[in-house]
Amino acid sequence: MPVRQFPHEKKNFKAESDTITAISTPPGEGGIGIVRLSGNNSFKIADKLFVGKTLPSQMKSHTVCFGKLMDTTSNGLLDEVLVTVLRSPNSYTCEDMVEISCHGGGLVLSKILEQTLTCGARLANPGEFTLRAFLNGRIDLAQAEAVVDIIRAKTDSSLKVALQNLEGKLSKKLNHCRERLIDILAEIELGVDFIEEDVEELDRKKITKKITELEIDIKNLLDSYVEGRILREGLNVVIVGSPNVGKSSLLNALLGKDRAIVTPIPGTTRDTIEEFINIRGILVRLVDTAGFHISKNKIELEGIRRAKVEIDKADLVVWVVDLSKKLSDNERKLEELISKYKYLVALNKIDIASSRTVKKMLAEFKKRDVMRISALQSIGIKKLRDFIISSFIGKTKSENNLIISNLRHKQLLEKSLENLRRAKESLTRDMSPEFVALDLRMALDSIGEIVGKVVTDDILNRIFSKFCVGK
Ligand SMILES: Nc1nc2c(ncn2[C@@H]2O[C@H](COP(=O)(O)OP(=O)(O)OP(=O)(O)O)[C@@H](O)[C@H]2O)c(=O)[nH]1
Ligand SMILES: [Mg+2]
Repeated sequence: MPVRQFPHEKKNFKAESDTITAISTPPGEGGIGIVRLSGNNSFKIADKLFVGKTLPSQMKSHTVCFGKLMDTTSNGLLDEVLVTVLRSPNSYTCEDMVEISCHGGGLVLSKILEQTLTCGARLANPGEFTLRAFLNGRIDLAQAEAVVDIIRAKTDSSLKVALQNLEGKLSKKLNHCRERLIDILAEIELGVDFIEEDVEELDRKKITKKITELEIDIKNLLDSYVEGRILREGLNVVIVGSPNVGKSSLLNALLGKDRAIVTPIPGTTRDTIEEFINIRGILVRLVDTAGFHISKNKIELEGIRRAKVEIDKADLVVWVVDLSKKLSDNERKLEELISKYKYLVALNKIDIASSRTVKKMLAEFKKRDVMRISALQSIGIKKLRDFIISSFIGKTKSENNLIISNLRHKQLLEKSLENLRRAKESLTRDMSPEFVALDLRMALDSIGEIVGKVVTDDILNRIFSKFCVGK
């Protein structure tokens, strides 16, 4: 029995057929610049502007021709260019496309763009080339989103996750989940049909088992989100502690340069200091903060307020403790404050601490994650760096180490899990198969929304508004 049609099946959305144009290279001067055309009239428009050995409309797909680009009004030369022709369906958008590579100057590019507009093209909206690739079925929505991630990638690891998504590995997994759900739905709907004839009862146990298997797979994917988000956006680490314990020294040691002022005077750092480092391909945002203590001084109070704001945003709090001093009441208060966050204790100044004090401190922090370091002499810093990364990365259990890194995907997977849970509940409560099917269909819709099997204008607007014009 076929599964019913859904209200927003993608086939209701079609790419517009008009021809769009945009400058696809970034603003500013460059070696080359590219103006792109996509749509039915791309070749006709290019023919009007280009003078070369062959007219673009006569060129073979995926070939390049050198020639002159002319101003149609004055008949004057605009630039010497290379024209690339890509014929439908073998192009980025699946439509006929022309790419005009000219010299990379702002004025030349805008004049060529103007000419394509004069000859009948329309200025493309942000991401419209990619939107067309999606609507024409070359890529799905998760792949389209990966395009933005590739453009924005700042580290090897974020690029790797984005490429994995562009290749369609995530989509394949999600489509497989959908197929499994459709099979379960078919089984249930068969049961619904037979119910009146009293022929076959629904095998509730078997169906529950299948749903549970699906839940595990989706849960594993969901669990990869923290790692995915960190790979994509980086890790937020904030360094906190009492005055003079060596926070700024630790920031400098981690950075490998003298960024923050270090002095023996408590209260040296008043504001938060932000720096970025790359640890094993992961972008890490490090924040040094003002020493935490009770104060009436307005500047210090503001510094401490800012430190609290940073703690709230942190993935990891590094609490620096001075091994040469006893733990103060202030420090116990600070631990109370950070205890709801993920934190690690960095016992600093190991170079001047006696082994007795070290032992005592280790006993004090028995159940916490503890590292012994000397920020001044760079002892234990490499270990600390490794620890920071390995607390977050490499923990994914999903099949083929698939990682989700997009908040939209995470929220939709959570929604689908919730509906699977409801379906199981309806099964155990012996509720009518229609109820079970309803929940399963909602779970199916949520997964479908990730890959774009189910879409609305709103979803598309939200996704493609993040693109730049020309992509
Ligand atoms: N012996 C030793 N001294 C250190 C170490 N780390 C920091 N210090 C010294 O401790 C003092 C304070 O260091 P800072 O890095 O400014 O400490 P801070 O926590 O940033 O201090 P505030 O900004 O005032 O809160 C300086 O004299 C540093 O040289 C260490 O590992 N060993
Ligand atoms: Mg400091």
